[in-house]
Amino acid sequence: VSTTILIRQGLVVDHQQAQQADILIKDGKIADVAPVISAFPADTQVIDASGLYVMPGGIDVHTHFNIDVGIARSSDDFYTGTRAAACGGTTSVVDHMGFGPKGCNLHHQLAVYKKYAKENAVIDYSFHGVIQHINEEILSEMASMVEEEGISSFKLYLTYGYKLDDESVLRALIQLKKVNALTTVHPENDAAIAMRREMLLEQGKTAPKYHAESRPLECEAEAIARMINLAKLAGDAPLYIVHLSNGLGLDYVRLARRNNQPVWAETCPQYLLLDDSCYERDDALKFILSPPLRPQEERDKLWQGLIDGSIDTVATDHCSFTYYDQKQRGKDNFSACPNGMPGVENRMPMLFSEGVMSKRISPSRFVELTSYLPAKLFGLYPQKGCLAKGADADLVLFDPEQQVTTTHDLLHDNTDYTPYEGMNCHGWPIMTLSRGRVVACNGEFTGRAGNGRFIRRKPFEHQK
Ligand code: DUC
Ligand code: ZN
Ligand code: ZN
Ligand code: ZN
Repeated sequence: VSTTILIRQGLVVDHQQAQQADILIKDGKIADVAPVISAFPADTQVIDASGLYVMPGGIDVHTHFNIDVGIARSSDDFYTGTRAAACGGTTSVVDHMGFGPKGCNLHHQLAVYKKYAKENAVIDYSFHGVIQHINEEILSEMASMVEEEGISSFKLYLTYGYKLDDESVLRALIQLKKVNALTTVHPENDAAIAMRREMLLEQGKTAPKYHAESRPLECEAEAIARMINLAKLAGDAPLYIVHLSNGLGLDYVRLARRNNQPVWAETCPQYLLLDDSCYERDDALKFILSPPLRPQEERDKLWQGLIDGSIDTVATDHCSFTYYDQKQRGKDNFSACPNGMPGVENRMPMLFSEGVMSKRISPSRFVELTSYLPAKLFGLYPQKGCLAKGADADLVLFDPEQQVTTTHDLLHDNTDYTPYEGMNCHGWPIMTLSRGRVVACNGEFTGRAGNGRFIRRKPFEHQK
């Protein structure tokens, strides 16, 4: 089998520029990028990429594969989840570990997740640490997680079963800054949500559509503002807001950045492309996730954030439950529905179509949002997130002329629906390479379980 591949005359896009070029791949790495490469071994596999965009493979820094949320286990594991990712042009994921048994420490949960992924992942992967409580043991583990395990970001939740109080949040922020890790947060005001949920249920408002009313955008925006201030009080600890869904929260992020505070924000395709009108549908259960889908005007505000640079990354929060089975738990009581939706295979094509082809963002900005900044912020750069000599040959080839209507049967996950059913994509990923191997080609999965490797990430480095 040839281990040399030449990708010829594509439009090669990185976070700064787009230019026609050849890319030579040897032994899983990028060996050369040049306007024309004419010296290569005779058994080289040559791929004609004229008319195609050739970009760094997507990095999805927000997935929940094989997660146990108490009432259900998500329907995608590390095999079906990464298979779908690969077919959608994504070549690395940083998964959010779920909570472990009560009292469990950071190393325990990392070992559990490494086991989940090892024989299953088809593309490279890492995990965010999960802080489910704070004590001396957890605080002292943080340094070795970063230095020895290569886990340089940690997630904390302000709602759900293991929400942290303000003191725990402060202690986590201070220690994580000290050990060169990035704190990421699910910001929602738990008390406000609990009050509203009880009130709705008491009034008999139990239908799926009331999910959104139980956690309006102020619940999220309040928690974002609080986290920004706590991070300031922790000595300017670096902070990353996950799944930003609304304009008020975005304004708090903008204000912090204007004051030079190290704060970054992620949004997700569902908040850019869908809105709360989905809760009026008969199949509203499909759209129960947290934060919920917002009123339509919020979508435009988020697009503005992508355009003006105040949002840094687009990730999916892929957390799939089957509609015909698992989601039905919520049919008579929205609060009993497992939260989350699939999307790992749709992120790259939907953002390419609605962002690049619709001319809202440039091809380079697309790369920045889906690969370069995720790699920079989460310690994967320059092994990932670029097409420079020596980088892993993780690439996606997009055909800008292909028009595809999204349907679930085109996808490669283990769910039974897509929230994007019927939506048109202008432009489509036709080939994905993971460390120089073709893992997806023209809608066919061609990779193998177990080929994905655990990536040891670098410590967090502050960048402006
Ligand atoms: N929200 C979801 O909808 N699912 C997974 C976790 C989360 O925060
Ligand atoms: Zn979350
Ligand atoms: Zn999540
Ligand atoms: Zn066209």
